[in-house]
Amino acid sequence: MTAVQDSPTARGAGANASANFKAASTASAADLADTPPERVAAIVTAVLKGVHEAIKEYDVNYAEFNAAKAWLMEVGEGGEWPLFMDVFVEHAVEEQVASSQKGTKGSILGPYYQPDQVKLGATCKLPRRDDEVGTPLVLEGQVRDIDGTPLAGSEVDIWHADSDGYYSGFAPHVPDGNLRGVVVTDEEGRFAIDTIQPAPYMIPHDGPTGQLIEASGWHPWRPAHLHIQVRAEGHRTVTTQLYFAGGEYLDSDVAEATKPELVLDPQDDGTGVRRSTYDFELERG
Ligand code: MBD
Ligand code: FE
Repeated sequence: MTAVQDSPTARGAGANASANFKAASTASAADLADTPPERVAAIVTAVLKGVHEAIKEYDVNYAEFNAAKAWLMEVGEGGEWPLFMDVFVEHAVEEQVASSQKGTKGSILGPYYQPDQVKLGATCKLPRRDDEVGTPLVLEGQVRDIDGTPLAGSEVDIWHADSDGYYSGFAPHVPDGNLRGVVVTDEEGRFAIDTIQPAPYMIPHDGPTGQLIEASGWHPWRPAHLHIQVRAEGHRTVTTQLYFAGGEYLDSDVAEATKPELVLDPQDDGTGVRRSTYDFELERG
């Protein structure tokens, strides 16, 4: 790892992820004002039943109850609810919603999306530091309707970690907008993005989520991944992630967000650049 002045902290990343989520339109509880009380009660009862059953099954005592209470408070105070929810819960929601959808497989959004990034032409270089470290990687492909029609002018919004596993906006030493951009497809719906190979991502271990992972004896890693959200007018937005064949943690993602359809196998083009093709298919809606 490169030496950094301001070391990234779980608390810092958590504060930014929390602020980000609150600013997003998806975060409003008012949107659910029409949910019938029966549905609220049924879901909350099911969740609590799971908690009550675990207490019985494992003969949970007061020391453990109080530790859990203190831990929950720390998750809130450290701003780690976005991280915890996206690592341990979001994949189940994504799979549930996706079961009725066609087109390119989705995956979880995660806590590190930032809207309104720089717009780039179809063939582009993702913004990066002059001295950005990492193996060159080019991702090219086409955005189409599921009927095969190319979708010109669609947006391939891409963001990923650097070769140390850090995301811009969530690590103080990485400049804003680094390795983020909104790529606009050409008249044939095509794009070619020049970037670098990201590293696997480690859940920060200096916060409560990392402490829980350690106390459980699990590993804190996500395999290396590109986050991509594809938007096209008149089509359902696809939020997904692309992974790398042979990469570490591909079969043991702590966030359980990998799918076999989402694994790239980039090949060296003979100049030290790894290239991969991936096409996106969106359904109308
Ligand atoms: C990530 O980079 C991520 O993609 C998810 C889902 C959770 C934590 C960090
Ligand atoms: Fe990520």
